[in-house]
Amino acid sequence: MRVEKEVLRKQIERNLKVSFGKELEEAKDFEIYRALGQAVMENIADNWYDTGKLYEKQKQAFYLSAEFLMGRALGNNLINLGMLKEVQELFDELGIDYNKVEDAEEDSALGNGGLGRLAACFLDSLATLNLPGKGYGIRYRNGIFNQEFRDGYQIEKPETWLKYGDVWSVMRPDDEVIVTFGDGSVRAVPYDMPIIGYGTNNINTLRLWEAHSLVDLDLGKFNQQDYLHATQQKTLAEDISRVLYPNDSTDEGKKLRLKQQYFFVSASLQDIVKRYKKVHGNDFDKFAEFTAIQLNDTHPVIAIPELMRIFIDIEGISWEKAWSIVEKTFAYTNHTILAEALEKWWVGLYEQVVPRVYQITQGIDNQLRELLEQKFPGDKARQDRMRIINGNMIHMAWLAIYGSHKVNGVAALHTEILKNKELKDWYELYPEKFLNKTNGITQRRWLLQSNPQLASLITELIGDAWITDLSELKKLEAYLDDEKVLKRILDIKHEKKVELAEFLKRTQGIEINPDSIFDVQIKRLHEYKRQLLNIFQIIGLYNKLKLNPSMNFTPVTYIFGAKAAPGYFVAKGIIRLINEVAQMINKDPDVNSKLKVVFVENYRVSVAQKLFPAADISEQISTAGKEASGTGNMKFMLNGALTLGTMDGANVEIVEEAGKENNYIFGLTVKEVEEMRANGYDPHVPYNCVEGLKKIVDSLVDGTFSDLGNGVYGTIHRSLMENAPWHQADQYFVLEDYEAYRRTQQLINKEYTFRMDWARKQLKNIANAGKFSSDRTIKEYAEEIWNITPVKL
Ligand code: Z2T
Repeated sequence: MRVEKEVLRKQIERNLKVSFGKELEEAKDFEIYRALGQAVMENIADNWYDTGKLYEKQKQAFYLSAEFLMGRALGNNLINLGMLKEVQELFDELGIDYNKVEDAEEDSALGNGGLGRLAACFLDSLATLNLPGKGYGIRYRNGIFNQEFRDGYQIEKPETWLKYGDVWSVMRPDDEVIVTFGDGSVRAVPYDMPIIGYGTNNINTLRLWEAHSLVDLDLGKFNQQDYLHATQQKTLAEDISRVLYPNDSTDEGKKLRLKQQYFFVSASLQDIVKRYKKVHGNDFDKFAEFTAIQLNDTHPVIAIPELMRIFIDIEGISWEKAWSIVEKTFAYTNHTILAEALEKWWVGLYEQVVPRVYQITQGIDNQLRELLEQKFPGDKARQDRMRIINGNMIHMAWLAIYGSHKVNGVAALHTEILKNKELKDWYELYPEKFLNKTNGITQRRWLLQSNPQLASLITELIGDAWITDLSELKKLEAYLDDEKVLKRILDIKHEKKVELAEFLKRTQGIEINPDSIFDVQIKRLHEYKRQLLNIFQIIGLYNKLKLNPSMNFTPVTYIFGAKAAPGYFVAKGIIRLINEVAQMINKDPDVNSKLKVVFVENYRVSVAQKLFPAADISEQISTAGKEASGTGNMKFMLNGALTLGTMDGANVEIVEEAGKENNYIFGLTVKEVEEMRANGYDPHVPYNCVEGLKKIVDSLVDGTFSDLGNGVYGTIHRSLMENAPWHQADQYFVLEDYEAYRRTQQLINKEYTFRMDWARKQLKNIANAGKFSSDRTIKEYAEEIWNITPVKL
């Protein structure tokens, strides 16, 4: 988009005057950020409107997701519009620090982790590929909590991104709808965010719903000075979109959560049906020809009975016809096989919250029961396993599979595990429904924006086509033996490490050495992701360095970033342990010139953009079979970090592309994990036999470290060493994989010193990251699931 610098300056000045009553010279960074954002919104308004009109006549894909982890919008929008250079030049002329203005924007953090960030990358790809697609979600007033450390423990503080409103959202009052629950109705008010494609005029939309009360105030109560109850109904309604549930992989089964799900699903479907009718009238025969709806995990799966309700109760369509449309419309993505994450609702709760939808869900369950008796006559056990309503619980994944025409996993290995284990019964019933869609990431945010230095080098070498076709990176292989290029890759990595070191000094007062190896593990805190294995290895290293300070050793900085679900006791204990080990090591002059440990506080998208480019080592060490895909692993790869990982999730495909010899793979495979489980794994074997391991494990309970009395270290110790009714000892094989992990760390420590060989491995990884663009993923969804085609403005 071409906007003259002079015009832009006038727009910013005008907006500052209108919104804040200030001249440019007086304006604060936040105010300039807002004025610039407003100018962007003015400049895209026509294209945004025209794109909406253009898509109305097309088949559209609607991505229903309880989470969208967008991060900051300003830099991304300016880049995608091709305006960043002009803005930076203008700000230079005006003496404004562009980076400070960018920093004034709060992250839009309406998600927990990978699932929500995937949704955000998908939106970027849809727009860039000119695909008619739209996101639907919830406009949480409070996104994922802000994390603070007190005594090494995580404290959660409310996140308040909407404190001063949001410049990127436009309220659309005319599209307000009413959502009705068993105990009353609320207003769903839509706010639209523009999703600006890269190098195209198309501007897609993310529509987020806010819950409001039908009545604002009970004047009677107010007049009786009962102020609390005068606004009670308003508060209760607004509670629905108040806060994001901070659980990434456990299902809480809470009433408010079900209300959130039904709220945004019902509003979105009413919106979708209204738009369909505007073009096609009451002829619903073509509904599925013009509508594809993707269910991002089970969170929006109540959409299946809700669309049935709309068709039957409101549009007067027969059950049979309604069901055949529904089946053709929906597709479902599974993001985990962790049993504790699979959503089930107690029928009593579900019936209370959505009584009519419950009746329809019963109807669907009955219909399935008949089908199962017909397909598997007499196989009572199988029929029971597959019932949607079973033992007073409603199994949302079964409802999703039954009501969808396609079901996908998020990495090749994950999809195979779904087909052969977790969803085996369903795969046998519907083999044609199942397919894999390996996740991806957008190179616009995760390379072009986060690492402009590396992006420029790549463009200089192979041109800029990679920005919209990441497979172009393969051309970089021509430079594998070009020492000048390899040297520049090393220099850029060093520069990004210096930038990160400055950031950490400024924000956390910690000094780290940019010449040390930056070994980074950033992801949600979970036992299966095995941050514990990482910190155990660090403790072992510390013990060894203490005994032998002159040991041949390349300095390493271990960097962690992770939020724990607030109710996840063990995860919070692991955070405290890492912080405690960090403190011990960082203040110990015997080791702290060689070893440092940093736990980055409040890890989030904007901080991730500084961490991925600065990493030498990407820690991807989940127990094989547990990580559905991972997407951070792809961001590291694209920025030239080498993977230290297990054969799990998308790691398998990463090393398939870049070569095992250019990464560091260790540990049990899925098959070996299964065999050990079958043969009875006893962690006492590694505990007693692996050198140094006993001392590490014991340090949890022998007074070396202190949990300050809440007993969490004892709990962690028991989870490793003792069987319990609810889990096997060391169910994530931390002790079993320890030795292989330690040896691999040792190998890295040696090989890092061969700088040219290392740089070549980096380049091998970068050159083969093409597969992991979300553009590739979205093209596959578009062609194989949604049946939508590009239409360019
Ligand atoms: C989540 O981020 C993921 C799975 C979930 O299962 C929930 C959340 Cl919030 C219900 C992650 C997976 O753990 C990760 O492996 C995957 O890469 C990501 O979703 C996107 O598919």
